[in-house]
Amino acid sequence: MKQVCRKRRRFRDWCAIWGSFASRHLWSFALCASLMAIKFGNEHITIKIMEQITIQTDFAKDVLEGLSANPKHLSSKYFYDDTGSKIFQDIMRMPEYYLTDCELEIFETQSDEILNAFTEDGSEFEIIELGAGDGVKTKVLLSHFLNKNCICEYVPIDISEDAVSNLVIDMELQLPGLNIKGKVGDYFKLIDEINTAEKRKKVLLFLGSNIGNFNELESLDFLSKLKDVMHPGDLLFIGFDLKKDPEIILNAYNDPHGHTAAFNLNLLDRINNKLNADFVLQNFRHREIYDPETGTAKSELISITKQKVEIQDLGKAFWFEEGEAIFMEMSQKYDLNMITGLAKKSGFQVVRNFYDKRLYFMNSLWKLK
Ligand code: AVI
Repeated sequence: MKQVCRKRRRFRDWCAIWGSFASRHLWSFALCASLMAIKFGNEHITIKIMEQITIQTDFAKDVLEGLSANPKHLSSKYFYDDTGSKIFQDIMRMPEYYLTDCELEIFETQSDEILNAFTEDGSEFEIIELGAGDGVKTKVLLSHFLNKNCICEYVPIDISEDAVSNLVIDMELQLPGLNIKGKVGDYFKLIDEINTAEKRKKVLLFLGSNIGNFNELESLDFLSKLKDVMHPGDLLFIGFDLKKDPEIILNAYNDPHGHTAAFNLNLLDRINNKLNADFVLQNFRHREIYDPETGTAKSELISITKQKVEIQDLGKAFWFEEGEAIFMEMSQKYDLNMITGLAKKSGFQVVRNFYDKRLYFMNSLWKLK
């Protein structure tokens, strides 16, 4: 009986989303796409518009699922719109956010060893960076590689078109000898395309402890998908934030500048703008918790009052109790055993680990098992 009710509720939710969303946007998008495709005979335009529709409906679906769940949650993958990406740059510049400095220190002080580990015999290779962002840290590595006359091509991939074009412009200005080819879109699809076009060895970079924003299942899924697009001899270079004094970790996220709070609240603002909602941002506060046992840091937004939020495009209202939390993001911290275990479980083998001098952070180089 309970299951039938749940199914009915789900069905009703779906009707609400699709009914409201389709009537508002889908048909005009689809019509526009078809007209343009007919006018220009260009399939690409239709595909691009359809991609936008998919992104928007995925967003609506995830928000509905997350806010209907108990406890409520939203996905941090939606933090990175234009404003969110700018706030993240502010976060990376804060002294409390040690992760950036640690990884930068590794690249500045151990670039010779890293280059030797990437290409033992000095042969050509391709560096593919997943989620390249502003590429500030990678620039340090690439500049060193160029000075060492290494022959490599740099392929930054990001879902943000702006991020990639800015990065390419900046890199071309600052590293004029660099062979760079930016790509926008889905990591796995793009790596597959590169595999077909190029037979060179690939070194995939996944820096900045981005892996820490996945839970264990998501990490394993992501790594096994990467494994599937890698060939024997290819390498994977991943950034891991390490377990350490809990106070240092909490300071990095409970920052006194309020950037992390703004980063989280920006997602509520995005829901307001994209889905016609009425979140009052001042009615929520940011809280960070860290469990030293598991190494999991969690970001939450706490409702400071009992309140109702309406999301028009979902055709639904959500109630929040005073003190109720929305789980926003996890930032996993690791120890060596966890990293070796993750490599093993996902079909990789650790080649070499690079630490900063305080042992706060590690870049781990993996090959296929
Ligand atoms: C992108 N990622 C590794 C950051 C982290 O530390 O989890 C995102 C972040 N969230 C709050 N501050 C930074």
